[in-house]
Amino acid sequence: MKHLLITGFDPFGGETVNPAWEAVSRLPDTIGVFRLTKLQIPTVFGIAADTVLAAARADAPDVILCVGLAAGRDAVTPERIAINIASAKKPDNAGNQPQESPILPGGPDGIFSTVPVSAMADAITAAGLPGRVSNTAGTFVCNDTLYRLLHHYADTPVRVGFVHVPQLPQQAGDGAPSMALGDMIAALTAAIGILR
Ligand code: PCA
Repeated sequence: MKHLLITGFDPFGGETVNPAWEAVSRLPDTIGVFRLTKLQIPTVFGIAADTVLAAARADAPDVILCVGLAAGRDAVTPERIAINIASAKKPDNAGNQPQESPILPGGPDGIFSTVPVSAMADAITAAGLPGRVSNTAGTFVCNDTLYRLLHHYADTPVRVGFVHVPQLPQQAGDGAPSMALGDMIAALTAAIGILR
């Protein structure tokens, strides 16, 4: 089987759960052609990507897929691109709050994801769940992690992707969009199911 390293971030911003890790940790151990290694990573600029890279060195994955929370989203959203900027409205879990800083000085402005984001979004909608390609992963730790991993694995066979999930119903305030944990798990399973 091929190997998928899939990560979910720890809770951040005063929350007690991160639906990304709640969903990732409950995925089956095999999906399609992949066996899964699941890893929780810290919501800390730079350290999150370093944690993924350390795990990848230990057990060479074919594909790395990181999953994070994007409050306010109403769909499970594969990210098309990471951009070379870190700018945080709130501190990360280590108190870092970069403002308008390049992630890697001199690096490319943007790096496209190397997984098939449209096909993943289509697989989610085909499963009857809300899925859509996103064209921005923000400027916080999720974008930082995707950018660093895409940069590291550029011109290698290792493919790197990122999926943002909505808040859980119990996290979302009045009228804010949310998704049940079971639906997130089903959406991620559908998206992974089309990877080869
Ligand atoms: N979401 C944040 C960081 C960790 C997470 O789950 C983000 O979108 O940057």
